[in-house]
Amino acid sequence: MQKTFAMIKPDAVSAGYHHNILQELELGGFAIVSKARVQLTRARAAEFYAEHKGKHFYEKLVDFMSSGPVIALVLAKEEAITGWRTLMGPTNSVVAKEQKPDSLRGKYGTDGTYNACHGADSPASAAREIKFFFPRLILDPLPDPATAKTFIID
Ligand code: IDP
Repeated sequence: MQKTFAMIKPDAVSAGYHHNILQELELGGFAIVSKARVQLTRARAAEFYAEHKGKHFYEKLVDFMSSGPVIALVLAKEEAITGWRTLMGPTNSVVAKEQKPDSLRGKYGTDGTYNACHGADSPASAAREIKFFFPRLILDPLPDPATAKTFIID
């Protein structure tokens, strides 16, 4: 079983779509290992998305991600990382509505920024993001973000 990090973003939580998303992910065969409702400060949101610093959408993204509570999740399934990204659909919800209307971003997102959910894109990202939200969660083997490229989280 692979683990991944997923998040239900503030737009979906404030609209009440987290109930639908949590139901859909369990129907999709994902097990919830950890779940937490978290209010990110602007500084924590900026840190989480530091790889995008300097891009035109960064400040708006940080404002959005600190605008209300998120639901942080550790999910487990075979091929969880790619499976979760497939369930989410394309990054831009306008594109998702056209190309993957049944995806989570197609159904619950709005546009390029307000897109309902997040998912780690690699084992290294999953390790870093799980540690970011759940620092005391013990996974076996314990992933180390500095060397996570050499780990498969399972
Ligand atoms: P991902 O969430 O599908 O992995 P990333 O490229 O890592 O996509 O972008 C992180 C987040 O930044 C997106 O989910 C979205 O909320 C926002 N974002 C990405 N690209 C744009 C853009 O071109 N305009 C506005 N917001 C963007």
